[in-house]
Amino acid sequence: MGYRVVVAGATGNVGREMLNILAEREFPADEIVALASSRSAGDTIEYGDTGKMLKIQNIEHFDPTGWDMALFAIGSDATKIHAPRFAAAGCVVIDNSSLYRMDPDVPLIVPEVNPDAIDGYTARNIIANPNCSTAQMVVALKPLHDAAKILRVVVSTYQSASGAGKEGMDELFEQSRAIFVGDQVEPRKFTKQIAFNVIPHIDKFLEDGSTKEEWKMVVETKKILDPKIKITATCVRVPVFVGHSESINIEFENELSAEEAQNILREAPGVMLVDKREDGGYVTPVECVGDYATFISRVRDDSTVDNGLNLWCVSDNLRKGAALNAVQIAELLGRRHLKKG
Ligand code: 11C
Repeated sequence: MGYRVVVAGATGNVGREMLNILAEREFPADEIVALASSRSAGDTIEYGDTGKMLKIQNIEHFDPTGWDMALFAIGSDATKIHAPRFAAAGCVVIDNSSLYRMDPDVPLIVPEVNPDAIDGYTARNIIANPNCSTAQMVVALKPLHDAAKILRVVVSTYQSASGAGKEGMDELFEQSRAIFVGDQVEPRKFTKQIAFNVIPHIDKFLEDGSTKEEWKMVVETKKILDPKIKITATCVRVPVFVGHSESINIEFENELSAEEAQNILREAPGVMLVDKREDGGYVTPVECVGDYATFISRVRDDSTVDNGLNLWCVSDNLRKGAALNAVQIAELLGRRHLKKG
């Protein structure tokens, strides 16, 4: 006997990947239902590459009673309405929005990093999935923290347009084409031209001059990995369709050479080390699309501080940064708490 699984927001960038990854990993589901808003209700969507078509149902009218778990990718506003309803009906919500991430009664999980924290899910029947830029960074940091204790992290991100949804990807495509044919470029989703440009602004501005995306990287890393780590972030949107990149500078309490860090990362769960120190011997975002791994390259000593390292970290933001991590949480939940068969 398998699970009865809901994917809410099935027509969005992340929801589609949730269906793809559930199918790819042969998630033990007896039944899958795809939900979306009334706009898409009645349409069909394929369950991965299986040929099986799912008829999309309207989330407003869906009764979650008797369903085991729901993977939500519907944004914070809709989550606020539907997550409590699903959770109260006994359907565990694995939520990709930022709504519950910092709720002390909701575990924020990256299975390679803090799997034990999932045990707290019963307080609200909700489990939170982190922001994409946090997820890939903590996968890289965890094994290094275990080895030499991280004191401080300085991260700069290079985030793809897909982080802003399908509208963001469409805007990058349309602006690139418009510039080639000499048309006017009017920013819509982004605040400035994204094609052939970079924008040092993701999510809304906070009072201290940082952005909410930067704040999320700080507070989520502390919650998932270690509240004692000091972290500062600068988040930048770049004209890449899929795949977030990060330049990460790390200060450790104890000595850790670049070579030792490479050896640790080579064995670390969820990590693929590609670090040849030669032309092309590193990973770029276009190469990570469709992959599960968090790729690490350019590991090197930072001689300006005691026990410092630099590294480059790339991952598919729609996969490890969102849908894959959600499916891994579902698998963990099944293994530890909702055993079937
Ligand atoms: C971006 N990281 O690249 C964002 C998207 O809190 O889940 C995901 C936002 C979130 O724009």
